[in-house]
Amino acid sequence: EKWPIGDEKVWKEGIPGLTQDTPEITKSVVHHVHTSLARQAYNLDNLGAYQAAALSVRDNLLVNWNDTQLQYSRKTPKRAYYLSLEFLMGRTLDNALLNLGLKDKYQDGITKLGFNLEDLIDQERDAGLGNGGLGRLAACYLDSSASQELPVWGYGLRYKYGIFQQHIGPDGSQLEAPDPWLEHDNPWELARTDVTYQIRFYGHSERFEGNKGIWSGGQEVLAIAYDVPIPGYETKTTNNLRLWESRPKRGFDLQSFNAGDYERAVEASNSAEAITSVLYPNDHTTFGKELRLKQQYFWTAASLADIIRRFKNTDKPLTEFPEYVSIQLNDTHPTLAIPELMRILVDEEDVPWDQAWQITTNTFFYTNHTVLPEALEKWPIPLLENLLPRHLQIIYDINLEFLQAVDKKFPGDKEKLARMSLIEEGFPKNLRMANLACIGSRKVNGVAELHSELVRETIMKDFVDFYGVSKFSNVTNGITPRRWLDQCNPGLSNLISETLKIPKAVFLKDLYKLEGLLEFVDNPAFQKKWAAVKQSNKERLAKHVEATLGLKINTRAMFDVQIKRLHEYKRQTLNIMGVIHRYLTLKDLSPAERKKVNPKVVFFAGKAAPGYYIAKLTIRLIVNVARVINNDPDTKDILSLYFLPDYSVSLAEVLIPASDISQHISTAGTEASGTSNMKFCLNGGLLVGTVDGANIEIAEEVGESNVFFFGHLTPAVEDLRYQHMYHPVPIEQKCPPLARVLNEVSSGRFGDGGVYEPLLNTIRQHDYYLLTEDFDSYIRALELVDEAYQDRTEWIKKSIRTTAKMGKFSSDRAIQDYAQEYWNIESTKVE
Ligand code: B1N
Repeated sequence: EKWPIGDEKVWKEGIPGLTQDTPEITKSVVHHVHTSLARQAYNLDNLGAYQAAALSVRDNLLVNWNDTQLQYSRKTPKRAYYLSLEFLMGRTLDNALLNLGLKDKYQDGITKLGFNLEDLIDQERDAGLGNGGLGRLAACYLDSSASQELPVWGYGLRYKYGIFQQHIGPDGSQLEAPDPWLEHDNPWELARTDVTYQIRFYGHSERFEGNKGIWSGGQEVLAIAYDVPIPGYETKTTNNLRLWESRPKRGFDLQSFNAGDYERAVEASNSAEAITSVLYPNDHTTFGKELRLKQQYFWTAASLADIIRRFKNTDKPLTEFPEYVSIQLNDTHPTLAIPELMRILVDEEDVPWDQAWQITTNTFFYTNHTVLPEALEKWPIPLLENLLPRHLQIIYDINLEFLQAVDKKFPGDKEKLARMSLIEEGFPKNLRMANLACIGSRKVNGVAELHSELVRETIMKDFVDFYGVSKFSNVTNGITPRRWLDQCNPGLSNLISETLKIPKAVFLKDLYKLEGLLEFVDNPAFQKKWAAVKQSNKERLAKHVEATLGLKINTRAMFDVQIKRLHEYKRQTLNIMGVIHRYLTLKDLSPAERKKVNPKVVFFAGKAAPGYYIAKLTIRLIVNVARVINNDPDTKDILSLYFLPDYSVSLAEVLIPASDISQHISTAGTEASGTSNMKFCLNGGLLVGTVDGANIEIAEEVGESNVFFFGHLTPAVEDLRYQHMYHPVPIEQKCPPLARVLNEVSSGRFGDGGVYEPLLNTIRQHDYYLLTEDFDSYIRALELVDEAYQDRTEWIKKSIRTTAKMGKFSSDRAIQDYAQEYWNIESTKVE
């Protein structure tokens, strides 16, 4: 133990402890009001009170953070690092209080200070540093890693602007505004201005023998670390999410200043800051943009430099690097880490090439999140050559060696070589990131059984033949039950605890414990309580909608929810066409018949990528259909439709517990997993879905009788598309009810029909996502939902059974898989 300065005893006495009881808590909050905020009781609003409370909670997190990190440095366990361009964290205060087990105490303290904790929680802005499932998955994995006391750190970017704010314009279309989430400072982060790295771009590369090189010149940008503590649930373990911010190098480009070229110098400083200024708002497609490539390199280079520096502190030789470090690549976005590690080892650390490749391929693991062809990342070679000249050389060297090995195994198969090459021929040539991620990694995984199978049989087929199938496996996604049950649905969490007669912590740490609920499925008193929780969640949602949008919702109706990014493959269009079909059908009924119909409220929420024309048009259609339906006196009591703007993690936390049924209706084979499907089921909502992604595994767990499946299966999709291409049948013949719906839209029943022609044509023409093929069985599935909902007791039983069987979908299980089968790390108890 080294104590570099002063008296050890004095130091130890000064180390703060946790604020555990109410008087300590109020004292610490008041302390932050007076010092950190320089305010006082008489001029404190909810926002100020939130900030002070947050700073007080942060103090607790940092006490645990320090103990955890000290333990890691002392015991040097093998660590894992999760590299992700997105961490969709949502809000932190409530989650931190629950994980620390201090929510009741803080509630008390805050009340004594004259505020309401729930109001303060509502002051917090979401940390929206992600687009959707991929980013939220990363956040759930951090929670599960810390909760299971695993030494895992996340690495990402500290975007100044997260996912854009969505507004709906007067004509119903999506408008985007920047997300100023850092406007009032962020109490959940800690700037580490002492942890910085210089990241090079451009310049030139010289080559030497033995595949060595030297990269110099160009522009250097500074990476500054911001640390976000990640508390585990009911444990001292508090891990770290390190986010990098780009800044111009101090005294950068002095030459330009000297030459009097002030403008150029300022430009350079702008371009340095631009790197981490904004999250790219596309999911599934962001390539070709130089700034995005810069983000990817900036982040991977800073993270690797940091990881290597930490490893070097242990005084172990670099050959042992994979014994102490595993790095998970969240999709191909961090793939440049592979040539970057090679560059550091070969050019800077003098490790021989073959040994460096050995180290590299034992360190990385690659998760694929999509098989959609348009989503497979490719980067133009000329862009790389300019931005990262040394990396391109390394990539060529890797490729040469790899293709020689392929040629040896499959002599003369030129087409195979062309398919497997890191470089795709063309004008320009492109680098195939998935190929590089695969050959540079120890293992490759998909995110649900079906998806992993598709990965092996489609995009990675040649690689499976070459490496053998054992390199390719599956880790089905999961969700954290702390946020997605206890935090978002305290009523249900309490009811479960009270019914099973176990503390919440038992099932929140071992979700399989929910199976105990099966015993109570037929218990009428329990059913009643179960239904009452759902009802109060519906009322909570209705209150939220009334407060934010001024709309009144019928909480006696069935709540049908589809909330996710807008994308053609997710088929929100199928849903809205189904709603219109329902509306037309209801209009055809007599008033007496209509009286017998169970009311239904349909909710949509989700953002469209700002440049995704068809997706934006779908939003516009939904909003305008809602305007007609909700104002039609014939139907408004039995069918209403809402598009809730600005979907976010915190909106999901209100919507999900309120749903009776949710829709996960992607064309079979297109949704890799889906994770909100798991969230709905955990909260007792049932699914309408296609046989796709994790829907399949959910049905395996809860039983097919508790899921409403419809639509063609994956193997049929390819053939159907072929038919649509080469033997098209007019929609009037193929699917008359859908044809009728399209005609109504087109003829202007929901406002200017012409506007929607491009959207309608995607269905009338190639119908790539097969709406015309699935529409009939979709409508039939919704009818079955209606029938099932008539028998409320039976419905409640289905709901209970569903929740009871969700154990598999805890992200704790997923993280255990990664920890054991991939990273080879163990948990360490923090003292
Ligand atoms: O990843 C989720 C899955 O549950 C979803 O099914 C899947 O669609 C989603 C490029 C992506 N796949 N690919 C992306 C996001 C951003 C981007 O720039 C691709 N997101 C998914 C978690 O496994």
